[in-house]
Order: sequence, then C-alpha cells, then structure tokens
Amino acid sequence: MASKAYKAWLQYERIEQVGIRNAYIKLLGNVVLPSEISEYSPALRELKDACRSMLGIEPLASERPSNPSYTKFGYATGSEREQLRDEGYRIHSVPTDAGTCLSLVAGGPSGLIYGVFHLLRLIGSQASLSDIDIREKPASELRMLNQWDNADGSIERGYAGQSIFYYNDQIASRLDRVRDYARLAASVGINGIAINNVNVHKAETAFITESLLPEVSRVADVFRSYGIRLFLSVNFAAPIQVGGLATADPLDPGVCQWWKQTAKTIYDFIPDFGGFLVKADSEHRPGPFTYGRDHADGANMLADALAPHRGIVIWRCFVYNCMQDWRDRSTDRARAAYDHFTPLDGKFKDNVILQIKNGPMDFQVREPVSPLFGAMTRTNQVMEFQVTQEYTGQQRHLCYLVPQWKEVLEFDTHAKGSGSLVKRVADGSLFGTKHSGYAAVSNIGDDDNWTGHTLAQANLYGYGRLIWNPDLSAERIADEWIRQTFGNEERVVSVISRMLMGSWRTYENYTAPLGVGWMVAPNHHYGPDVDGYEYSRWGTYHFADRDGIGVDRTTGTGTGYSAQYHAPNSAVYNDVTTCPDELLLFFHHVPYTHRLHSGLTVIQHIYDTHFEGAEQANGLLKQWSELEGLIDSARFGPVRERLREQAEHAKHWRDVINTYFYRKSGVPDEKGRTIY
Ligand code: GCW
Repeated sequence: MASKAYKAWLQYERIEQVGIRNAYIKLLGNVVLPSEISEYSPALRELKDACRSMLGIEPLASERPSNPSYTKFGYATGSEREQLRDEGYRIHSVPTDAGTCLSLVAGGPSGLIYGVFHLLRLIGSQASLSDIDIREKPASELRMLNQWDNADGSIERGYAGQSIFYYNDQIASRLDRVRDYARLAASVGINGIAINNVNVHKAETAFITESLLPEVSRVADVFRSYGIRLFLSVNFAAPIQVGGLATADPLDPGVCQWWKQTAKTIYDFIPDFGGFLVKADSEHRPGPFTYGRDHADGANMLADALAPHRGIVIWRCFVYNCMQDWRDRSTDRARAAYDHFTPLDGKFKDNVILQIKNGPMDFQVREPVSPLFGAMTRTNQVMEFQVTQEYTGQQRHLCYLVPQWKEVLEFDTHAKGSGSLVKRVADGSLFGTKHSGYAAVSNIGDDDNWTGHTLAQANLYGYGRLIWNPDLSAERIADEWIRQTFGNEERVVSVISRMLMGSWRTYENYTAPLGVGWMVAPNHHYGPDVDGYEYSRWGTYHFADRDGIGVDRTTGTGTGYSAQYHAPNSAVYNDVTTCPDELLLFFHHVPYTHRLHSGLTVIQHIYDTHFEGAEQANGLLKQWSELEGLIDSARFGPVRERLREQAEHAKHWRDVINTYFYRKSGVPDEKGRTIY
C-alpha cells in the first residue's frame, strides 16, 4: 500500500460526511462513454480508482445512462472542439428529466485526463458539482519537466534520493514508479519531459542509438498514456562519441546526415518523440563554438534533422564564461545570455525554441528577470524555472517558490509598451511566436515522499498549476495543494498556507541580502560561505570591502547590464535612487551606510533581516508543531525534523552573514544584538 507521503496530492481520502458522499455517488455511479473512449483509458481508470477510494464505489461504465443522474464523457466537435483544442475541457452540470448529468467534454485524450483530474480536485475539496460550468485550457503550449537524472542513478542537484528512471547505467526494469510520476505530472497539466540530465555523459549519449532506443521507448510509452511527450537531452558531440565521425561541426554534411539518420531511427521507435534538449558551449559541454559556428548553426542543423518528424529542438541559453578571471572587472556573467543570443534573433528555424532561465545568473533566491524575455521578437522561447531547490535550501529548508515564479511572470518587460508581461512572452501571445511555454528542473527522486521534504511537493504541484494558468494566485495554488495533500481541516489549511506563503521571504531574509546572491558553499551550494565564490572562475561576485558591497551593473560606471532592459526598466535599475531595494546590490555597489527606500541603511537591513529571518524560521517550526495530532505521524515527524534543521541552520546563516559584514564594515548593530 502506498504511504500518504507517496500519494502526494493524489490522496483520494474517503469522504466521511454521508450527505456529501452520497451526492457524489449519485453522479458518479454511472459513467456514460461514447464508443471512442475506452473503459481502459487512463482518464477512466483514474476516475474509477479515485471513486473506489473516496466514495467506496466502482462507477459502472455504459454506453447509455442507466441511472437518472450520471456522468458523461465525450469529445468536443465543431466550434467547441476548435475552442478547446486538444488539451482543453469543459465540465458542465446539466439537468435531465429525473436528475443531473455531469458532462465532461474534452478536446482530445489529454483534455480528458486533465478534466478528470480537475473533477477529482473538486471532489477532494468537497466542492459542489450541482451547478457548475467550467472551461479550461492551458495558457501555453509546452509545459515541460527536465530531469537532471544520470544513467548511473544519481541526480544532478537532486535532493530526494536516487533516480526513479535509472539504475546502474540502465533504464529501470520496472517502471511502476515512473508511471506514478507520470500521473502526478499529468494531474497538474505537464505535457513534456526530458528524461536525462542536460549534462549528457557517456552512457546517456548512447540513448539515441538503436541499441538503447527500445529501452527509451518503454519510458515513452508510459508517459504517452498520460499525454506527456518524451524528449532527450543530447550531447552535441554525439556524432563523434557514438557515431564514429571525426567532427561534430554543424555545417559538415556528414554530421548533418548523421543527425538526420539518427532522428529517423528515433522516430521508428518513438513515433511521437518530442525532440532534443541541448546544453551546448556551456560549462564545458561541447557545442558549435568549437568549430567557429554560432548557436543558430548548431540548433538549426538539429532542427532540420527533426523537422520531417515534427520534432523540436529546445536550445538552452545558459551560456557564459565559466573560466572567468575574478580580477577581470569587464566581464559580467549576468550579461552573457543576452549578449550571445540577441544577435541571433530571427535566425533560428521555426522548430527551435530557446530555453531561458528566469534570471540572468542561476536560480538565486532573488534575481531580476532575465532581460532576454522581451529582447527577441522573432524567436520561440520558453522560460526555465528550477523546482529543485539548489540555491533555496535543497529541500531541507522550506521554500515555497510559487510566489517567486509569480513575480517573474507578472514582470512587465515593456517590450511592446506597458503590459508586455513575461507571461505573455512565455505563452507566445506577445510576439506571436509559433512555440512557447515553460520548462523546469524537477525536484523528485526515489525517496518515498518523492521530494525529500514533504512540503516541497507543493513546488512541483505549484509549477504545473501556475504554468497551466499563470493568473492563479500563489495562495490559491497553496490552498489547493494543502487540501488535497492534508485534507480540509481548516486549521491545517490555514497554518500550512501561512507557512508556505512566507517561506520564500524568510529564506531570503537569512541568506544572501538585497539581490546580491551566492554567498553559498562552493560545489554543493548548501549553507553560507560569503567568499566561497568571490575569488573563483564562475563570475559570481559581491565585491564586499570595508566600505561597501554590490555589483555595479550600471551604464555609467559599471558593466552596462542595466541597459539590456527596455525603458523604463533600464532607467529604474540603472539609478540607485529608483532601483528596488530587493535588487539594489544586484545593480549597484553602495556604501554600507547607503539608505534604502525602507529607511534603513544597507548594513542595518542586513542585520535586521538576518535576525528576523532566523526568528521566522523558528516560527515555521512552531507553527508546524501546533499541528501535531492533526496530521498523520508518518508525515508530521519527518517534516518537523526538517524544520528543526532549518531553524538551526538559519541561525548559522544569520551569524555567519552578520559577523562577516560586521567585521568588514565595523558598523555596529543599532539594536546591540549579539554578533560575533
Ligand atoms: O545551476 C547550475 C547547476 C548545474 C547545472 C547548470 C545548468 C545541469 O549548478 O549543476 O547543470 O546550472 O543549468 O546547466
């Protein structure tokens, strides 16, 4: 029997209130199916499993209604079909002579799955089905997960155990767990997955060869049944490494031919294969630069190979110099993606999509939005988030990231005047690009609860829900997740909701201040080390000295990064008097005594937020502890352990950061608190 932690938000708890249960039983006891929908379709299977568990009944599937009230599945036709497209659905209650018909009409099989999960969400939160008319379709086309899983079973930046996909350089022989992952993903609308790390090592380079494709296609089969297309991360040097060629030059006819043949072979095994995800010329990965070619040459060559099969190339923009000399003040990593890619706008084939991290650096707790959003008007682009908490507490700390993503999506790029929000770039509507959407690095592994920290499940859930509908609020998503995961007890809902909603700010408070980022221990990135990256090659500096701190990215005296934004953002960021406090040190180098809009000096802000943040972390532990007895002990205990660790670790962060800046600046805390 699956544990509650394993079931995540698909608990399907029995509904105890007889009146409510009976009302659902009345509607769901009989499901009417047209002949083109099989009783064995995943949508119906899910509904049946859930009804068994929540209502204690097995719905009877039939071609005609056998009860006065019933549920009816169908596919839309005509204008409704056009409106819903493949992935949309309508759930609608219609009175019949003697009862009610709950109709679920979908654009296609994926829409049916999404519709069933929506219906089950309603039932899980005990919503009334008697007078509803819901129409939904996803806001954007591509809604992807990226697994950073390696064939040896390890996961790059994974904090929840080993891979569920691989073991010992092979694809797992049993895929039950992968199937459950596909269900979880489909339940929040995910429709694509790249199953191997963007850093493609030797074993995974061979995934695209005839000998391993039968294995890969088993995984594709599992995801396909849930409406999710499979993608592979590929090694740009594969023609050399597995093809026996002497070069991987994208303009070499032999190389083009090799990729064409490879694509054909892949589609023989996986007819609906999504395409390739590529990390090239980044962090020592091979790429077109080796041959003096640019990224359009590289991406377009792969695009040509995939085009006959309707596949796409997702090309990452995480390209920067990771061998920087820290003494070199002219290079700014934040500029890199924009500088590399904007000159190529309009040069990519229409089945190439650029994948852009949400910020210009690397998934820090606070960064400005990447200026690439809004800078390329003729290029398909998807936004990349990091659900795995690499820099945000590694799932040992609670950090609900939906509020952060929400801020990113609501950011106004001003690319076409005011109202040019990032979410409109990501859904393709702002520039009318052909492909669009989102990708995110997943946070799951083979831990029983999937995500290490049970509350980190909220980030996976939230990612899917938010990109399905970017207009949902972070609170609303939290509320949905809590109710499905822990039930509808109001105290539980309100306490966990408060915990989640404050947790990002809390994490920011006790870690790297005012947008400066980093200050983490090198390599593993857990815990404070203020100078850990200060004299290294990664381009991640804070420049703290005895007088001040921050990176001057202005146009006058700095790296000029601020000019990568459209007006008025460029001017707002460029001017120290208008730059928002939370990004001040990202854009400016200021004295410790510089006064923020909040009225505090920078140094006092650092002290205050760190004392406050550690308190707040302790508050998370206290709030959770109040819920003892209201949550099953198997989930309650381990979460409490993590929150204890977080509270302790937050104190460590507080003291390291405060002490460092006190010693650097010599400015005492106005409130005379203990600093070492
Ligand atoms: O965030 C950094 C990580 C690397 C990762 C890289 C990337 C997969 O520290 O582990 O490599 O980004 O996004 O490619």
